[in-house]
Order: sequence, then structure tokens, then C-alpha cells
Amino acid sequence: TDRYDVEAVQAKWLPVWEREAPFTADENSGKEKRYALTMFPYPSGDLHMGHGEAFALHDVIARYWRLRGFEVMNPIGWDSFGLPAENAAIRNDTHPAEYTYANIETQAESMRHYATSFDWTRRLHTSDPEYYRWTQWLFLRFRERGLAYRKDAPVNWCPNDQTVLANEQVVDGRCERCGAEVTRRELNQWYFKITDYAQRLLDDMEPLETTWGQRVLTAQRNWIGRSEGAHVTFSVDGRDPLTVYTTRPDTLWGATFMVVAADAPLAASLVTDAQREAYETYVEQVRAASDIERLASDRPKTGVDLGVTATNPVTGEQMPVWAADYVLADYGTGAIMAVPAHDQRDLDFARAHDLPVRMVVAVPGEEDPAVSGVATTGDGTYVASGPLDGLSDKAAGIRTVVEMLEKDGRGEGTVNFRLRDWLLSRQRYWGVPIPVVHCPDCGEVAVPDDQLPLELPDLRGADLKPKGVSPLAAATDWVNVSCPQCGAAAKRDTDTMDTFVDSSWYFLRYCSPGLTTAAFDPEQVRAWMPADVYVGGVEHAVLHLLYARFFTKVLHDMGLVDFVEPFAAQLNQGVVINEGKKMSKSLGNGVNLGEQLAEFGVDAVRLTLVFAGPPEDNIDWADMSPAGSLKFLQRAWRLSGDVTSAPGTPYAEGDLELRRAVARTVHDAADLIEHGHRFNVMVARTMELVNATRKTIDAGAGPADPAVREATEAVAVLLSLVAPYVAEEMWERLGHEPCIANAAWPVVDEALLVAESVTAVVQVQGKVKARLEVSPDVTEEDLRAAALADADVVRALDGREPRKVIVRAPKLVNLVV
Ligand code: ANZ
Ligand code: ZN
Repeated sequence: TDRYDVEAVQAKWLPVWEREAPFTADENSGKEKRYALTMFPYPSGDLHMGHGEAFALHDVIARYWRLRGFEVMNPIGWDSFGLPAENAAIRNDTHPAEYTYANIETQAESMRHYATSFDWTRRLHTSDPEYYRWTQWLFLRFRERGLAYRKDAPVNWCPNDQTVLANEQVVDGRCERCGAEVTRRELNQWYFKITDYAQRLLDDMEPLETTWGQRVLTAQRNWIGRSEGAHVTFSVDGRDPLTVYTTRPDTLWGATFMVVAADAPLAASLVTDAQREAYETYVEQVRAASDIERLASDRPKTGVDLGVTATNPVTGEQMPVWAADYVLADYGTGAIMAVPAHDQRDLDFARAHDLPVRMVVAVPGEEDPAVSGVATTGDGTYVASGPLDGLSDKAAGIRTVVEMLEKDGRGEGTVNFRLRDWLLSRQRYWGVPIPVVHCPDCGEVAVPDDQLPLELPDLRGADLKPKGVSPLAAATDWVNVSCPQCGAAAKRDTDTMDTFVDSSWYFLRYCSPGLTTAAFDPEQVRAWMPADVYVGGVEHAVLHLLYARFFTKVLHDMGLVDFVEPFAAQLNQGVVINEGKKMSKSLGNGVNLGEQLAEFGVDAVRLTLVFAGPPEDNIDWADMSPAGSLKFLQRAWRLSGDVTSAPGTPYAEGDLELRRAVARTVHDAADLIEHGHRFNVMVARTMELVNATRKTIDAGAGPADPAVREATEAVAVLLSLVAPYVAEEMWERLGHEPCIANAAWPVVDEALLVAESVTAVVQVQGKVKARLEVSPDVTEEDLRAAALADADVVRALDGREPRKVIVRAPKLVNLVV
């Protein structure tokens, strides 16, 4: 049979699209604007199956909006600083810039070949000085607002990459990038004060409830980790009082000892001389352990008695104060009141060190934890708890105790967040230099705005291997400067910024990419932002998406943008796996996008990825049939060769049944795209329309029937969202000029959407008295009412009440009198 040549069709249309450039967004077109944003890639290697999937899904939306008459901005760029490029450059003994920009060219070429509808005029790379000049500018503005600051802190340290990691980059105690076990180190680091925005980051999620994926919303809520509790202050013998954070102030009567984080300065300040040596030995041991070891639940509950006692404010008891590693230095106040009866970690510790256990909540059916060794956390009745005794309402218990403590000035209700400030320093080369100078006289001095960008020194041939200090420190010509304030000999900050800083504002830069006078043009940002959809992987649920939201809020507070959330809606695609497993080198189950494209063509691969299932689900490539997709595309394409009516032929005389199918398919396709991103169902419906069209041609009406043209044109336009090459080829064979991207969404005759009517027969005493035209899905009640209201039926009944009314919708009503 007749087949289209995939290679030839691809080679034919790519240059035409380049020439016509239908996807260049024109902000002055006067059309309503839509911003289709997709997560920009790291330039590590060529595009992979994951990119293929994300870009195919994203393109459905961007192309659809365009056909619906919107002015669509669909930009692309590269997140081109960062560890992957730097590590690869070290491995291959090249400069990170060479590696990075070569990969960018490769990926850009692949994106074009993949027929993505990107607006190439807005292309950006975060490693270009024209871009990172503004990343530096933004950093300085954050710093002026007290939102970028330095502090000494124990940090997550990757011994393999020899760099500091943000909490978000530590997964199960391991480095997100290389998998090495993460350890701790004290370092002076730059932070963004994202904690100032914790409550707003939570509150502003409410309007996103229906347009963002639940997975992302839940991940963000958990990450921010808001909890309500109280600060309670305990007096300590001969020392400053000790404040703890607790979510259960109502269990104060059951507190039998205190624990402070062993590796926090607080512990060192509390320890008595007699216990100092034991404490110091212990802290050494704690520092040597990685987080993964410290957090293991089967780890013995180690600790050391600090030798001081604190007073329980309600029982008056003296409680020993211990230092242990199960209390974290950087959560709450770094100190707890231990209630072993009702907290398992405290109970394990109490049993290991022979400390008292006192039950204060009696949970029906559960044994005393002091006996069972199992802490009870359920609801019960307060016992041995003074004024709470007999009460069994936890919320009331908490309220009572907080009021009591507040009255005595010994505590107060408080809200606590798990969210930590964002550690943004990296001791690596391939990143944005921090625009700060350290002067022996003036201290920390900002590089003046008119000296930005502060460019990275070239360092070609230098050793970039991680050593724990940035390679920039060795570039003495670059490091040694005169202080911008006093002129004295000073040194540049040698850390570079986390790449998540670069990606926290790129979507704003796209709105006015070439601007040399500002990070972005507020007018253009007002016109395009917030992005109407953001397509990307769920792996960015907390990292990138939280930071981008934080940046947007700060820019809002600076008066630079007039919205607080950057992304109105989100689509988080699933992962492409193979044979049930994540693709990986070690399993040898990787599927190469380029090879699939070479074998089946761009359209068939894109179609397979979109048709696989709901976009959020994972795709197992082993279960897919790109060959089947190609077969279907051939079938669709063949229709365009069969049509014999001329372009512009009025459809009205066409086969009514096929015309109805076209109307329903086009109408439903819009619905399926707009509500719930059900692109796979949209494709299935297009397949049905192809079959119906073929049937009509074969069944009699023949290729000249105007409905066959109407249907084939609709198929081409629907397919253009997923399989642009074959769609363009069909469009040409149907007698149209390129580009199909400029075709409008098919207009359907609303009347054709109304389902055909059927005839219902109404019998009285077995005799037909009336025929009613009704909808095929008329309800029994409606049909019964229509029958009883019919003039002929009323006459036949002649005032008699029917004894029985039998309704068989939509065909029959039988009245018995
Ligand atoms: C007494 C108590 C009794 C507690 C009880 C729990 C149950 P979330 O909900 O995660 O905020 N805690 C406080 N600071 C800590 C730290 N730095 N390291 C380890 N644990 C810490 O948890 C708050 C609870 O975790 C607090 O409430 C405290 O133990 C513990 F029946 O105080 B609770
Ligand atoms: Zn100075």
C-alpha cells in the first residue's frame, strides 16, 4: 500500500518551519496571551526519553492554545551551570564551558528535529554573563533586605563531591547527585532566609489546590512542615534557663528528663566540669557519624549526662539534663523535654539509661509504657496531671497548659516549621560568583551594581577537582581586589551560587530576554506572567518549585511583580521506565531517544509517549508499540491522499453521520485537553475518527463526500498537536499552504452536537395513540410526563386515571386504564 517516507517528510518540513517561524511570540499582536512553560534542561549529554516525554506533552498544550487563537509564548533555555557539567568536564579533561555549550548545541538541534514549538528568539543560558549578571543583581537586592546572609553552621557535606549540600539535596542521608553518604561540617556559608516566608509559602498554595498536582502540594506542605506547639522554659541550677519546643505541652507532668542536641553550643555551655571529658569524647563520636547512621531507628540511643538538673515547673521535680544525638541541633530550640511514656524515642533512651518513665495519659486497652516498653500516643484520659486529671480532650489539655504557662511567664504557644534557610554557597567553580568582597576594614562589601557581571575567571587548565575550597580561591589575580568602599587590599568571596538560584527566576527573564538594563521588563512580565502552565518532573516538587515561589514572593515585596505565585497551573509528567524498572546504566535497560527516533520517526515516538496513558503515570517503554503508532499515522496520512473534493468545499451536504462524529470528536478533544490534561483519550478519539472516515469512504459516500474532507482536515489539525510532521504533510496534500500551526481549530456546527432524536410510541390499552420525538437518552420520568401531556393521549384517556404506566425509555410508553 501507499506509505509516506518518514525521513523524507521530516527533511522536507524542518526547513520550512525554520523559515516561517510560526512560534515566535509577538507581544503586540493584540491577542490574548498564554504562557506555556516547560522545565529547562541541564546540558548533560543529548536529550533522553524523559525530555522526549515532557516536550511531547508540553507541546500538546502550547500548540493547542495557538490553534485556539491565543498568542502563545513557549520559550526554552538551559540551566547550564552546576555540578553535572563540572564533573563531566573533570572526567573528560575539558573546560566546563566547552562541555556545556557543545551539549547545548546538540540538545538544541535535537529539540528542533523533535519538532518542539519553542520560540527560539527567547533562548537563554544561565551560564551566560548577560544572564548571571542579573542573578548577581538579585542576590544583592536580597542581601539588602536581610534575606541573604552568612553564618557558621554545621552543614551537609558530600565527601565525594567535596561540597556542601542543601537539605533538599540530601535524600535518605545520601548525596542526591552521587549517592555518597553525607556527613556534617562546620562552615561559614551564605543562606537565603526562606524561613521568613514559610507561612506565606503555605497559605498561597490554597488557590493552587485545583490546578497543581496533589503530589507536589503535599510534598511542599510536608517540606515546610508546620507544627503547632509551645515553647516551655525550665530553670536550670546555676545556669541560664533552658527552653524547649514541644507539640505536647499537655504531657508536662510526664516529663522526667531533658535532652539537648549533643553537637550544639548549648550542650557545651551546660556541661559541668565533672562531666566535660565524657561529653567531649561523646561529641567527637557524634560528629564522625553520618546523618544516615544517626537517624537509623535501630541505632542505640547513646548520650551523656551533662551533670546539671532542670526543674519541672508543674511537679517541682529535679530532672537530669542529657546530651544526645537523637535531638537535632537545628530543629525547634535544639532541646526537648523527654516524656518517655508517650514518645518512643524518649522511652528507648530512658530504658537505655535507666531514667524514670511516668504515664500521664491512660489509653484504654493499652498497657503502661513503663511495663510494655511501647510508648502510647493515642487519645486517652489524663492521669497524674494535676488540673488535667480526668479530662480526655487533648486539644483542651494543650490549651489549658499553654494558658497556664503563659500566665506564669514560663512558656507560650508557638508555631514551628521544619523548613530551614536555603544554603546557597557552593565551593565549586562552575556557578555564579557571589558578588561580595571581604575587606579587613569594612567587612563584607557588595560589588557595586555597575561592576556587574562579576565574571568567572577562565581557569582553563586549572585543577577543578573538589577540595573543600572553591577553585576560585586559587585564582589569585581574581581573588585579590581593592575594597570597593575604602580601596584597601581585600579579597573576593570565592564561593559560587547553587544552580537553584539561577532557575528561580529564568521564567521572568524569558518575558524580555535581551534586556540589558534590568533583570526583566516589568511591563512584559505583567503581560505574560504568571505562566499558564508549567510542565515538568515531579522530582522538582520541593526543590526548584519551592525556591521559584520564594523568589516570586520576594520580588513581589520589592514591588517588581504584581503577583505572588509564578505558575498558575502545573502538569507533572510520570517517568519513562523500561521492563518495570527505572532506566539505568547498571541495569543496562536504558532506551536511547535518538535510536527510537531514527527507527520509528519523531511523530511515532511522540504519539507513543502521549498515547501511553494519563500524563502523570509512568510509561513502561517495554509495553509500548511505536511501530503500532507509525501504522496508525500511515492510516491517517492515507486519508489525505484519498480526499477528492476541493479545499473550501462546503461541508453541509456531507454524510451526516460522519459529520456528527467530526463535531463530537473536535468538541470533546478540546474538553479533554483543557480539563485534566487527558491527551491520551484525545488521541484515542482521533484514532476512532480515522476509522470512521475510512468506513465512510468504503461504505458508499466515497472520497468525494464533503464530510470526508471535513473529517480528514480535523484529523490533521488534531494530529498536529502530537505528530507535527505527518500533520503538515496531510495539510499540504489537502491543498493548504504551510504551516498547519497557523490553521485554526476546526469550527463545528453546534447543531450537530445535539444527539439525533428517536421515536417513542405511546399506547393506550395496547393501541398506538401517539408518536413522540425524544432524545435517545431521555429519562423515564421525562418520557412519562411527555406521554401524559400529549394531546392525543389526553383525548384517548378521556378523563380516566391510568391504572398502570409502563415506561421503556426511549422507545415505549404503555398506559393501562
Ligand atoms: C514532648 C513530647 C511528648 C513530644 C510527646 C512528643 C510527644 P514535630 O511534630 O515534628 O514538630 N522535638 C522537638 N525538638 C526536637 C529536636 N530538635 N530534635 C528531635 N526532636 C525534637 O515534633 C515536635 C516534637 O519532637 C516535640 O514534642 C519534641 O518532643 C520533639 F508525647 O515534646 B515532644
Ligand atoms: Zn574596605
